[in-house]
Formats: sequence, structure tokens, C-alpha cells
Amino acid sequence: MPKKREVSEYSIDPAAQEMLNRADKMGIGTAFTRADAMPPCNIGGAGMCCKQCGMGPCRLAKSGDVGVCGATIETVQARNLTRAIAAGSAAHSDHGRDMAFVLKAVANGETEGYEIKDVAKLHMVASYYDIKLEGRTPKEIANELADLYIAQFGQQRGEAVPVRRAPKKRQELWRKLGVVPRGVDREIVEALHRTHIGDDQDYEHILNHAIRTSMADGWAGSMIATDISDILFGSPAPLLGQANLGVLKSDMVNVVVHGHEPTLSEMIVAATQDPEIIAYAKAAGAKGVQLSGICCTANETLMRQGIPAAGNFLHQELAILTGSVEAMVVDVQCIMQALVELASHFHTKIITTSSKVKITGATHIEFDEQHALTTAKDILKLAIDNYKNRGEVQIPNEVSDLIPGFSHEYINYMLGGSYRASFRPLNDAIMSGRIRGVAAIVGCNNPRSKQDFMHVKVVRELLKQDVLVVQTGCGAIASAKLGLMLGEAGLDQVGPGLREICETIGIPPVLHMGSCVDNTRILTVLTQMVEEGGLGDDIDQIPAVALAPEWMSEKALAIATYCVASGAYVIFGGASPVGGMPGRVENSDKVLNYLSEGWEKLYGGKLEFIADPDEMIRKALEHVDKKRAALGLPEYNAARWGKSGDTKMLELEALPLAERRKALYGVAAD
Ligand code: BF8
Repeated sequence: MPKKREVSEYSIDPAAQEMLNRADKMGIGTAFTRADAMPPCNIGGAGMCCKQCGMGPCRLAKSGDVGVCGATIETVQARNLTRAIAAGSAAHSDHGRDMAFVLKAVANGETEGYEIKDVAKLHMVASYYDIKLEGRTPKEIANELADLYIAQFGQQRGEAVPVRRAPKKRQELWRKLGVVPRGVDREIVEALHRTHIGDDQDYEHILNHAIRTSMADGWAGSMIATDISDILFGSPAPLLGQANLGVLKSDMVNVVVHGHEPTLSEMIVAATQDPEIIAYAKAAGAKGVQLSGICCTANETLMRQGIPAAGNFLHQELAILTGSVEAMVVDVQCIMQALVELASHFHTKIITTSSKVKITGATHIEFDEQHALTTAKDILKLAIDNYKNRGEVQIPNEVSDLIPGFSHEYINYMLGGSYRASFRPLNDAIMSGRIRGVAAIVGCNNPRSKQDFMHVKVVRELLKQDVLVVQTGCGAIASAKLGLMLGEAGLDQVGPGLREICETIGIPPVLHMGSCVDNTRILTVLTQMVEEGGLGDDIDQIPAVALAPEWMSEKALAIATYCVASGAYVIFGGASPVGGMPGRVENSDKVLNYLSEGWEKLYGGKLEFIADPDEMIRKALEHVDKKRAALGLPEYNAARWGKSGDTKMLELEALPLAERRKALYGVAAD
């Protein structure tokens, strides 16, 4: 019998625990209870099951086992992983493609409600590609950029253009290794072709193409998505936001937007501010419409508009369990099919909006850029009409403030202001050792582990060790819920050197950088750090590490792989999808080792799966220190810091008045 965990084992978040207790009392299942009831298949989980043709499925569970076609364990694992990376890259990149089409439509005046909000970003992106700016309107420039970006998906030969934004040395390495993506669609199609029965059978060769496919995501599809989101909706800058289920309101119509593409959510944000909609909500007996987000849609609207985040991936069911959600409006990715059945216990309407996603039993209202604002208003009216159907409501009190919105442009600005915007202060802080290194802590929740536990543990420990943390995706929301993204709340929890830097610049020690496609912002930051000088001439030399402690999606695997290709050490928590059965089945860890040692020899980056958070932290710090030593930087020593800046003032302020005067002016009180 599978073991059912206690509610306290499901999540560290009190709001989640409260809702899971409610679910238990009502006899309603969630992803947590389904995970308990569904132990993972140990052969498939190790990447040793091949379902690629009708001669199988072949389960290679003993030393020497091969498939009906003769495929070895390492070939099967490499194929399975490459397919997952292709699917993840497809999801991110198709999002990027849709954004490019919207940009084109905006440039041609064919949309309703959208405009080019960030002309400076449009100019900057266009200038990467030598698009002429002088004497042209934003729409003319956007038209040419949209054409260039749309062409990146179907391009057959040459190089995807965003690759030129990487450090020069890295570009040369990619060219030498033959992994520069030609076009997004071509690499994804080739990944599917190569992994078909009877095709590529050398695991290293297959995995080489996994790298190229992921590059089409990180250095093309996702980068395009982020660029265009900023151009259309504005580059994020810090603002005050809130996170957790306490953002839902008992006296307002609650609409939760969930998924990924900001084209939908931004228009719903605009529609909630429409006087007609506010009046409609009041006529229905509500105080107004409270909009909140789940998953990466939450990140998109939080960092640009300050729309509160109801939660991360595992909060999607919990929001409905409050009984207070009139409508959950979804587009693409990370949407659980279980939502419809769950919603049937309440009055909540699940509304699908993408031409790519329908869920049996959900209401489908298709959204397109030509009628965006009208459709957004129709959706909101449907939610408002549903307000009268509410039953018993139980909204947890938990809510935390946070400051999101640290785009790479803003980080550049905040380090030196408009007077001398530059990454120099960050590089200097790393070189002096005040900042030991940088960690990007990203990725999902996974109901097989305790929600948010690994994220928060790793963040807290690295902060104590003077590691600056940047976050995206559901990991960012985990820290937000715990109050780690608010400057003054976080600073008593960080090491002395990092604290000095945060106080000087006026930033929280954990920087929210956006959604999962925005991991490309981290690539940009790393590139700018290289270009600033002092930390080597390529990304793999920077004392930096990337972690996804609670990963679950194929997109996470795609991100991990393009980060490795870019030179990063990537640590995933939980189990490897190609972990094999080392010690029990010969050669079943060949692929696992290749992702680490093999890729490190080629790219200077590597991917490892480490289940124990303490070991994850130890390896992350070991890596950062190794990179510091290789650069000839001083060994990290926390004792050197913490006695400068505000610390002295605080000590002085704590003295009795007479002693303070003496310390300040050398004279005692009159
Ligand atoms: O793209 S972190 S659970 S929401 S996959 Fe999904 Fe994972 Fe969350 Fe955003 Ni990213």
C-alpha cells in the first residue's frame, strides 16, 4: 500500500497546510494525495523504458538488457532526455513565437488594447541586430524586429541571431562544437527525428543535439519572449507586491490568471481597471474585482503591474479550495487537468483561452490579439456573474509583501544610477569577496517533495554564506511567500558582506527576475558581468551556480541544458530522469555521468542531480570557491566584513547620548 503523508509533510507553507486540511475534510484529492497514491515507476523513472516504437515498450531493467531493436540503456536514456528537452524548448519557444506575432500585429495596428510601452527597450533590442533606428517610428522598427524574430523559428541555415549576444569566447566554443542553433523549429524537429526508432544511436552524439535544441530555447525562443514582453508591456522595475493565498478577497470577485503568456494576463489587468467592469462588479454586490496570479503568469503580472501572486505551481488547486475564486483563467503550460474536477466541488469556473489548450469540462473562450480587450472584459463579466454562486469561503490569512521587478536593465541601473549604470559594483563586490558568488535558484514545485522546503532552505543557507540570490519561476514565489524578497525583512538573515552590498545599493538579498522564460535575463546578466571585466572572459569562469531544487517540468530540463551549454554548474534536486540504477544495473549511469563530467569537459558547465539539500548547498559553495580560486580572487572570509557602512552608525546610535557625542565629536556632553 502506498504511504499517505501527513499534511505537514506536504508543504512548509501554513496557507497550503490549511487548504490541504480543508481538502482532507471535504474528501477532495490534490496533487499531493495523488502523488502518494501513484508511486513512480522505477524503470521509467530511471530513464530505462523505451516507448519509441510498437515493438516495445522495452523495459531495460537488468545488466546487459537491450531493446527489441538492440538499443542499449544509454541510448534509450539519451533519447528520452533529448525528447524531454525538445518538448520543454518547444513550449518556451512557441510562447516566444506567439509574442513575435503579437508584436507584428501591434506594429501593423491590427490589435485591440496593446501598444509599444517600452520604446527604449525596442531600440536596444533592435540595435543588437543593426536594425536602423534613425528617422523611424517605433512601429516601423517593431515591424522589422518582428519579421526578424518570426524568421528565427523557421530559419533553416545559419545561426539564430540572439546567439550574437553571448560572450565572444562562448560563441566561438559553440561554433567549434557545432551546437549553435540554426532555427528553433529545425532543432526541435531534428531532436524528434534523431530519437525515432533506428536513428541516432550514439548517446554522446544524441546529447550533443540535446544541447543544440536547448540553445534554440535559451538563446532564441525564450530570449525572444522576454524581449517582446518588455517591449510591449514595459521592462520590469521594482515595485511593491504581495504573495500567497491571503491576497484573495472575501468581499470581491476573485479572478485568478494562471499559465504563462502575458498577452492574456496583461489585457485582463487592463480590463479590471475599466469603469464599466468596476460598476458591473459593484452591481453584483462585490466591492470590485481582485485579480491575482498563479505560476509564471503571476510572475509576469506581479513584476510589471504589482498584481498579487496567489501562489506557485502547487497553489493552483489550493486557490480553488478556498471557495472564493469565481474564475480561474488559464492559457498554456503547467495547468493541471485536475482543476476541472476540483472546481466542480465549488462554484469556480475554469476558463481556457488558448487555441492550443482545451480541458474537458472547462469553459473555452478563445483569446486573440485582434479582440483582446473585448474578450478580457467578457471573461471578467462571466466571473462577476458567478459571484452570487459562492458557497462557504475559507481564505487563509497568510500574505507576504515583496519587491519584484529586477530586470537585467534595472540591475544595471541600480548598481550605478543613470550617472554611471554599470555592472562594475557587482563585479567589484565579487572580486573583493563581499559577495562570495551568485546563485540562480529557479524552477518548479514538485508534490513528491515538501512544497517550498528545498527552495527556501537552499536560499537561506546561501544567503548566510554571502551568496547573492536571483530567482525566477515558482522558486521566486516560494521565497516571496516566506518574506525573503523584502529588503529590511531579509537583511538580518544574510552574511555580513552581502548585507553591506544590499544596504549600499538598497536592494533585497534575493532578486526576483521574473518568469521561467526570463531565465534568459540571467544569461544576459552573466554576459554583462563577463563584458565588465575582472571575472574572466567567459561565463564558466564566474563564481556562479544555478539550482532547481524542486524541478518537475520538461521546460526545467531545457533550461538546465542551455545553462550548462552557457557554462553554468546546474544542480537539480529530486531524482534524475536518467538516473539509471547504479550498482544494480551495469552502465545505467553512463548518461548521468556524461551530463556531469562529459559536458563539463566540453562546456565548463555541468548538470547534476542531488537529492539532499545540505549536499546541494555544499557542492554549490565548493563550486563558487573553486571558481574564485581559478580567477585568483581572495579566499572567501566572512570575518572581513560587517563593520562598515550602516553597522557603525547603528552601533553609535545604540550608545547613551554623552558617549555618542564623544564618539562623534570627541567631546562629552556640555
Ligand atoms: O515555467 S517553474 S512549475 S510555472 S515550469 Fe511551471 Fe515549473 Fe512553475 Fe512557469 Ni517554470
